[in-house]
Amino acid sequence: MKTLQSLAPSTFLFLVLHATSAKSIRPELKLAPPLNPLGAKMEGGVGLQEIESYSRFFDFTDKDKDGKHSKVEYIDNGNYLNPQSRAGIFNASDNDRDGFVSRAEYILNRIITDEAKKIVQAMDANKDGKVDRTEFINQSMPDKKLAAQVFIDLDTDRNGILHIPEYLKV
Ligand SMILES: [Ca+2]
Ligand SMILES: [Ca+2]
Ligand SMILES: [Ca+2]
Repeated sequence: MKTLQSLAPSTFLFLVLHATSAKSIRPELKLAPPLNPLGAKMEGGVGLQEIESYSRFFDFTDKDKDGKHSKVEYIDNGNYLNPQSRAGIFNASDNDRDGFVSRAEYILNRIITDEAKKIVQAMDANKDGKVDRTEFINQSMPDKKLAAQVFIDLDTDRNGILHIPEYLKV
């Protein structure tokens, strides 16, 4: 009985510490833009004009006018960058993995990609097209310790530089 009594306060303290640390981490994680595409869409203030121009680009590539891009239409007959980049963009856009990119999928990917580009450019302090560890920790979030942890998670090949898909570097 005596042990239970002395144990209880420390268990309580542990729970309180756990809860407070979880609370302080959560809002900052929300700030990490790539994890929240919908939030990025809202913040970026994508205008109707931009959506209309994405939609026109979509129509231009949709040669058979069936409302979706096939791999032939987008990758084989496209002219943006190179076939390898186009394949990467196509696969990243095809959210439901049906082998086609619908208008909605296309527009959503354009919005996310443009947002990501802005984020990368904002973090790339020395403008060399790469985000290294120091840049990420200084620019990404107020909690430097958390930023360092997130960087380690994102830097999957451990070369100290974040991998940014080719098509975001333009
Ligand atoms: Ca089509
Ligand atoms: Ca699709
Ligand atoms: Ca840089």
